[in-house]
Parts: sequence; C-alpha cells; structure tokens
Amino acid sequence: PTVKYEITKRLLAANGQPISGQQLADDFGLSRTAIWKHIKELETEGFEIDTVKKKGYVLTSSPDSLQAAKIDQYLTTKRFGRNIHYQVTCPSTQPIAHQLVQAGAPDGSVVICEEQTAGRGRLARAWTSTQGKGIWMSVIIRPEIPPTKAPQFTLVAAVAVTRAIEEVCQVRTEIKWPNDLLINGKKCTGILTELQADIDRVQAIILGIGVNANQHLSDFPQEIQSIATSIQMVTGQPVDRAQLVARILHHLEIYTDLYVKHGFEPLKILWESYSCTLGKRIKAIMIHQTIEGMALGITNEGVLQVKTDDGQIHGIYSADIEIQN
Ligand code: BTX
Repeated sequence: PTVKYEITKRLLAANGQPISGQQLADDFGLSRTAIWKHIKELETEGFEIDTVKKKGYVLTSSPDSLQAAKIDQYLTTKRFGRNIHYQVTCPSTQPIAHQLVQAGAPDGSVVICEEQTAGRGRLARAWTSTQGKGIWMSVIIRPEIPPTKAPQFTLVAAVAVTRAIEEVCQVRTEIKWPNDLLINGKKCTGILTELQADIDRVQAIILGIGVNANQHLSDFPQEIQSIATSIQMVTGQPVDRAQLVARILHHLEIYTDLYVKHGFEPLKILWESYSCTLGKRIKAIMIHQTIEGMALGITNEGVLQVKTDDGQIHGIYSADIEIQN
C-alpha cells in the first residue's frame, strides 16, 4: 500500500476529526511538505480537505469513487478485497484479472474500475459500463475444485450479490438462471464466470460482476433501455457503491468457503428462494438448440431441469432463458 492510500484511510477513519500533519509526517517518516503534497493530490481526486490551524487536516467530503481506501473502510472479510487493483478507466476488468492470476495474485484479489470502455458479457456480447455509475469488478478466486464445478460459481455469486443488494439497498432482486439479477423483470446485474485451469484442477476463477447502481434511464444505450434497470431507478436512493462492494465481497467469501467445504447443496436452498425461473414456463436458447418447457428446479450441481411437453426432462448447463407467462 502506498503512503497516499494510508493517509486516505486515516482521514476516512477520523470521521471528520482533524489529523495533525506532524503526526502523519512522524508516522510515515516523511517531511510535513511531503504529507502536504499527498493532501494536495487527494484534493485533485475529489477529496475535500480543510486545513485547521494548529490542528491539522480535516476530511469534509470524499468523492463517490471505488478506490481501495473507500472500500476498505467497510470491509469485513479475511481475504476477499484485501488486495484491490483500482483503475479509473479500462477496457475491461476481466483481462487485467487474468493477467494478475498469471502473476500469482492471491485468492480474493479484486480488479475494479469506474468505467469500462469494452466491458463484456457472455458469448462476446457487450456490457455497458457507464463512468462512475456502477460496480464493474473482477474477483479472483482460487478454490480447490475440479474445473467441472466452476460453472456453479455463477450461482454462488448470484446469491452473494442478491443478499448484499438486499441488505445495503433494501431492495429484492430475483435470480434468472444462470447469471442475471433482475428487479421488476429488468436486468440490474450480470455475472460472467471465466476460468483458468489445468485438466484436473482449477487455477483460478475470474468472476466478473457488473452491477447497475446509480444510472438513470438515459445513461443506458437506447437498445437496452427496455431491458435494463439500476438500483437507484427502483429505490430512488443513490447507492453507496463502496459499501455495496464490501458487502458483496463479505457474502462471496462466506459462500465460497461454504461451497468448497460442503458443495452446492446448502446454497441451493438460498438460490431457489431468490429464483424467478423455477415453476415457470421457459424457453432455453442454446447455441445449437432451443428447448421449451417447465423449469422444474436445479440439481445439486446447479444444472437447470426443464420438462418439455412430451414429458421428457432435460438438463441444461448453459443457455439464455426467456420466461414465458
Ligand atoms: P450477458 O451475456 O448475460 O448479458 C449481456 C447482454 O445484456 C447484452 O447483450 C445486452 O443486451 C445487455 N446489457 C448490456 N449491458 C447491460 C447493462 N449495463 N445492464 C443491463 N443489461 C445490459 C452478463 O452477460 C455478464 C456481464 C458481466 C459484466 C462484468 S463487469 C466486470 C467484468 N468485466 C467485464 O468486462 N465484464 C464483467
């Protein structure tokens, strides 16, 4: 961690109380001028800092950003989010996370940004990631599981994000199998699970999570305005994104550990309670095939069971789902 990061953390933790420049200088073994330079830099990043004579620096307001120090103040985890790579803008957080996996980044590392210029969904689709309005992050998870179990992580993540949104924003999202979270039938979150693996062992799961937090309708491109929504559009309240990130990581760590220890079964009940897919007539659109029928449930492996009109039951591993009423 850099000195600037440590100073930011101290200012945030001081809760509006002054921190003496001399104290900071002593603690970091720097001159007071060096500290002052860091303070000036923070001001250019949107932190408002008053200098109170003989008392020191007072943080009066901080920018709505997702830099590590902002998330850190809410973190309750042991591993997840303890190593945050923050960028203001990037094409996509996924390739950066893939590179960090190669470089040995530890379990729970996070890549997060304010804006993605080439955010991606599944099957090379685009994910709109407007500057400062959402949560665009990739979490590196290194579970001891075989590669065949990796797709279930999408479901584990869906439960974690649903619970976090419910707790921080007081709004209930529904999970549309496998990877969408909806509010009032519109998409507010997408999850993209990617993998680096050997034949028999997962090296890392790179879990891409995109949450629409504070967009207004006009922030979305025209072509998705009828299918997308943000939390603020529903609740009317701005979302504290840093707090929501910390809560997502909180649940993600707990559920990852639960999953690695006991498998998907204990999470299945939670997943089902949030699902809007089960018990409905659906169309499952796959690359080579489309299946229409009743969504009966998911197996202990997270496979969707669909019963077609001829009475046959099909196991679906990956598809786009249309819910028919
Ligand atoms: P998906 O393939 O299920 O959804 C992509 C589709 O969703 C698009 O084709 C479009 O119709 C619609 N869409 C695009 N942007 C949005 C949006 N902001 N809100 C609602 N609907 C939208 C879902 O893929 C997986 C998305 C993962 C995004 C994260 S963000 C951090 C990480 N980095 C990255 O590039 N992707 C992941």
